Amino acid sequence: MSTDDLSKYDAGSVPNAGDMRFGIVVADWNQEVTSSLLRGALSTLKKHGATDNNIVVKHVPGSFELTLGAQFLAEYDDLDAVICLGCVIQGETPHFTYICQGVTYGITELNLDYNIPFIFGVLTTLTLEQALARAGGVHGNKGDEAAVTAIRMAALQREME
Ligand code: DLZ
Repeated sequence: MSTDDLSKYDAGSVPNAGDMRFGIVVADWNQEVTSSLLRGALSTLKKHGATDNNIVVKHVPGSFELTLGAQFLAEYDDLDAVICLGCVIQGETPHFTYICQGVTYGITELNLDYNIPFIFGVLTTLTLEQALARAGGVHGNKGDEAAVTAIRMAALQREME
């Protein structure tokens, strides 16, 4: 993966996802951005063989709710990985910091508590422009990066079993 372009990766290093099942939880705050992240994640999963009936998408109100939404998915479905997609943009108050800390900590905890990967596909930016640049703009799409990470981590887990 590249920091200049989140959509740039060595496709040959990504395992086939044809027999993998994915959950995607997407926050509706900054929906213009998160809908692009979702499009990117879906198209990248499918590019590597995942099928529509093996991808479950659920929406939550904001990034703070991503942790619990992801836990619901892991509890109620048999998934190989859960991708969390959100976008937190800095405002005038410290709210940004608390949401970022909450979701980062929450997703980290899920990774350690469940035996499947939970992928951090959350943009944390200072401006909407920076977010759009990373949601299908000049810096690629973090949704693509999250999907590739999900496939690679699910494959790693299978390798270890
Ligand atoms: C309240 C809030 C604010 C100010 N900003 C964002 C944001 O930039 N991105 C985001 O995903 N969510 C934001 N939220 C909503 C919180 O994530 C959460 O939904 C509410 O605080 C209710 O728990």
